[in-house]
Amino acid sequence: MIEGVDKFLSATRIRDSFRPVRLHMSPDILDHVLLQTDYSDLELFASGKVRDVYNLDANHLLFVATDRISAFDYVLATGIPHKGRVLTQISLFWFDFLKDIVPNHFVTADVNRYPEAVRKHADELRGRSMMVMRAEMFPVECVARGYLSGSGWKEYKATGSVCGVKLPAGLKESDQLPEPLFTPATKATTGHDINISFEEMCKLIDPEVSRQLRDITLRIYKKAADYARQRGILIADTKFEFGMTAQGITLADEVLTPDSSRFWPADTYQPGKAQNSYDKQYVRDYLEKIRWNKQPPAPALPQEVALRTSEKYLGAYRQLTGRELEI
Ligand code: Q0T
Repeated sequence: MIEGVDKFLSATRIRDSFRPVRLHMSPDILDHVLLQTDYSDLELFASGKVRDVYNLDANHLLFVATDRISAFDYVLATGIPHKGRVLTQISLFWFDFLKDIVPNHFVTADVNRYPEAVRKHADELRGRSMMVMRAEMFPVECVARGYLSGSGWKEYKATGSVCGVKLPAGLKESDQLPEPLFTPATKATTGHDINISFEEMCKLIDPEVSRQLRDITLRIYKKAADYARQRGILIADTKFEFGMTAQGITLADEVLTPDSSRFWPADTYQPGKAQNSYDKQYVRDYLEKIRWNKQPPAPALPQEVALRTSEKYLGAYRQLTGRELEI
């Protein structure tokens, strides 16, 4: 073990607001994480840092959340037990919670209802996958921000505005904004997001549709953030993606997961500095501690860091839904 890791772990343990590592975490659990899928009988539609997406038929895709984790822009060599299922189940929870405001692309997560060709992978897919409707995606990421963090904080410090919206002077890092902001972004070829103004968005998407996307984004962010706050989680910001289907404007992609949002524990929230990440803090602290140069190849994580991070994801599911993930 890398020198100092023991000390690092015992120092972080004290600050952990969750219950201790549960006994179902048998020592070989890290051997059972899913790091990649290769369903050669299916056609890959897209693959991201965490998710693999397959073409099912003309109207449907299969989203599979693996247990991969990224930090500082790279996928690490170690998977996080249960992470893929937590992400999928959190998205499903929010799709249901928000369905009265906007239709979504979810079709089924029941592997018995998947097309015959994928059912042979049922054991691997159960809990971590969903069949969705194919949509004509809008080329803009719809970001809602309730707090000043990340690129929003950088832009505010430099210009006093975020995505063309003038803000009051004197705000501190991580401060709650007077009102949640809609801050659209486009994906650069490098994979990094570029913040744009609402006016720039209207050059890419019809202005009336742009207004609708902005209104839906802010309504669903507010409803979700109010709910999560009551359950002890601050959703500092989040990214939604929408597409057009037979139902009209449709909420797609993953929704309000720790991978698409900044989740902060409410009980330690303290504006004036960067907040700890709800889910990835042990991972980041560990990577800083070993002084990884943030160039590939990304390192592996010690088992204990992976297990404690797994507990964070399970804790996020528990805290948001009030239920235990069935594992
Ligand atoms: C999409 C058609 O695939 C993506 O990320 C891979 C990890 C992002 N992406 C999704 C689509 C969707 C959705 N969601 C959909 N319902 N229909 N395309 C396009 N890119």
